[in-house]
Amino acid sequence: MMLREINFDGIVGPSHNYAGLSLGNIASTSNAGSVSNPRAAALEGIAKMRHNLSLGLAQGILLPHPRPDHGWLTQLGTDIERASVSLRAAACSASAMWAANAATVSPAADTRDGRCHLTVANLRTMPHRSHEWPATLEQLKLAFGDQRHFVVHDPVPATFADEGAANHMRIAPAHGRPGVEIFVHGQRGGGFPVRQHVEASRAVARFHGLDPERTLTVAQSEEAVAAGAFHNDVVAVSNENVLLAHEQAFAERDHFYATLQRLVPDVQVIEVPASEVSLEEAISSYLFNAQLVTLPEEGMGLILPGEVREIPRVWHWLGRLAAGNGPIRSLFVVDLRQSMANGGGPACLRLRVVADPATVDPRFLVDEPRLSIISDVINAHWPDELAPDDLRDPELPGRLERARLALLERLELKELA
Ligand code: SUG
Repeated sequence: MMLREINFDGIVGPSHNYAGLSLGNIASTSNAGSVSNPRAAALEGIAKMRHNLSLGLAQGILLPHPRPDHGWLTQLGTDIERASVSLRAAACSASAMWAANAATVSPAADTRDGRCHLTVANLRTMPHRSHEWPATLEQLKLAFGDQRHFVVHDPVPATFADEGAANHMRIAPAHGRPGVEIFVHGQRGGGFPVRQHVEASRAVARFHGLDPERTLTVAQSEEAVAAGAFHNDVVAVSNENVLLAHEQAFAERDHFYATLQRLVPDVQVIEVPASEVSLEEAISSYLFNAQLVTLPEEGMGLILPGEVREIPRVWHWLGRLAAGNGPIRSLFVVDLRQSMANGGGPACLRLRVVADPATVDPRFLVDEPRLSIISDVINAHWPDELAPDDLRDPELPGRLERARLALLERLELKELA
């Protein structure tokens, strides 16, 4: 077994648009009504994957979902022609691109049966995301269908909201060794909804057969949610024995860090003080929504969105971090403007799975030639622009469906059609 961390990125679907559907996600609400560029959005995602491949990282994909979601509209007693503006937008959302919300993943080293467990997220807080899980589940069951190595679980009942890996972190001495899994939930969010329910986190931990002694549930601070940290991955990120977090990310931070220190004595907590980077600066730059990765050569690197350069205090802090003696030595900046305008940075776009690539369905893995195939399809079929009114265009559904079908055909994944 050659275990590796594989990042599965959601390919941005052809219906990517700015309908302002996510209350509590400041980018989404403040860009409501803007014109989107689905083709540019998807190509930015491909460029990030190319970049990460060039660093020697393993890369996978998850596919866009069928949009509009006719089945969901039928369940609501309507269809795309007759649906209200908000239901039509929810049925057309490309939000499945944010693969960090697809599922929670526990590597084999942490689970009772020694297999990698994945639980698809129910995403029930936001209507436009609540209908993602069946199409996600279908893909996870294909990609991770080898039951000697993987177990794919149905979602937690919708009574308890679950947003997947965006609220889950793991601290471990090294890949392949048992880690401590940290489930982060919301309690209060000021005027904003909290997305993750603690009971959903506990259920996922039970499904995965985690050791209760090495499983922590931690609450987000109310200030963080109220400032726009609708998911924990907007204010914290972990990799191996490193936790990088904003000072105000967690409700009971001292107790959390002390417990972590006891369980993983060589944990390194890198905290960004509020006096140096405010919550508002962290959220508008998405500094913490970086991919924190172990580089094959040496040390760790952060894959950051271009917006971190726009806030001098953030860029300055990062510069000092990389110049210091800590584990994070390299900064890589990628342009994800289109996804960022809906509140999704580098980490939102990927689902981390520790697995031997040979045990994953190869159609969900990519190298340079496969990325070229995908970008050819995007160039040929993804709309250049979408304005909110375009969602009413009777020609649009057919165009979106043909675009997705063209991609599935080229990737030999027509069973998802
Ligand atoms: O759920 N945005 C997503 C962004 C998800 C980011 N993911 C992580 N933090 N892991 C959300 O709020 C906006 C869609 C719209 O407004 O049309 C949206 O759904």
